[in-house]
Amino acid sequence: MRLHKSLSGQKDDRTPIWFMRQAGRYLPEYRELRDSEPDFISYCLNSRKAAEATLQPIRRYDLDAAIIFSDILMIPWAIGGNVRFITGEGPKLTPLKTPHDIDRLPSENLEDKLAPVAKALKLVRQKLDNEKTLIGFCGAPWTVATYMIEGGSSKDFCKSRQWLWSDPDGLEHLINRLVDDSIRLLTMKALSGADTLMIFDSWAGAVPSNWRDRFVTLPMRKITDGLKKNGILAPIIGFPKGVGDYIIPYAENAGINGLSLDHGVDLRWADRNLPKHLAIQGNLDPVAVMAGGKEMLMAADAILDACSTRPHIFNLGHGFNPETPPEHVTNLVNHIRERA
Ligand code: 1CP
Repeated sequence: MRLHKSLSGQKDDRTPIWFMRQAGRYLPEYRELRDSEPDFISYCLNSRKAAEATLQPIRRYDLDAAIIFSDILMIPWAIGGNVRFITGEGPKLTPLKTPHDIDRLPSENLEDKLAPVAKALKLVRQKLDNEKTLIGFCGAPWTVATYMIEGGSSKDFCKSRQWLWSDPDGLEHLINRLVDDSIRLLTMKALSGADTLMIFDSWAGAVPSNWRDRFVTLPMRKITDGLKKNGILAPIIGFPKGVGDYIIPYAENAGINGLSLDHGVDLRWADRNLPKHLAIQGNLDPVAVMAGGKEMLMAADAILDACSTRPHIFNLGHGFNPETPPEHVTNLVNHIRERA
């Protein structure tokens, strides 16, 4: 598997490619399938449709990795966090009032409630070429906690940061529960056919810098250690979005095999400063693909040049925007493959 070669620290002759949000609203075949289910959660829990959505971008672009169609908010949903997805508004949850409210959301049935995701993984594995990677994922505890605290998406994460400053031990209690639930979910995903695991800390950049060891890296390390303790040896990719030069201590201490970088990071700087064996994933601005054309291809070249002597997985700095024309993605993939 090409991704495993990179994640084990080796440079491949051709850079493997996949994209964050490679399945989703920008694909007409996705929209058609999605419209056949009443809501997003029931779509994620329909194993056959989730498997199909996972495979759609692989068929279209022959990418090197599939990522299981699901969501980071399936843990809050499974523990009774009352998650709804409202088109045009994003996710809505009943907000926690205190960090200890998490104790009222028991997780004994986590594996049962999310069994359809395990089944979807098995269906994908049956149909996916053996050379292609299947990625299982979850959200990092801080990022998932922000949705539970704020009751949905947020611009400034004010309530989450208020909890962090006023009751760090309480926040740590909530984070530790999400660490345990994440280990269980990722263990189930690995045992169901995910050969690589990715942990999305999309809102790590909202954690004030002096708290990042405690609320970004430590929970991540607990998850990577917990997985190893469970006998899960799948390589792990971390995505601490928006933390700037904090990626250096994160890379050293989080227990990861691959580091996914957002488009704010200068890859030449990252290449100079990160351990040589560590696979970098990223980091094209998704809006460059929305725009398409010459600038997109030049930006892709700059990324490949910056990573020409280290293990690298081509990807975006964040997920595709729903307005991205699929033909721009085709042009991008062809360009990267022609360079090799
Ligand atoms: O209407 C729709 O079809 C819903 C749009 C959508 C999709 C396609 C949502 C709602 N989730 C997903 C799938 C999804 N989510 C995947 C699998 C698809 C793929 O990547 O190909 C993955 C890996 C995620 C992960 C996810 N969900 C993250 C982490 C990565 C990231 O993009 O930062 C986050 C933060 C979410 C939360 C989420 N899910 C959906 C929405 C609208 C949101 C809120 C985003 C926000 O707060 O800005």
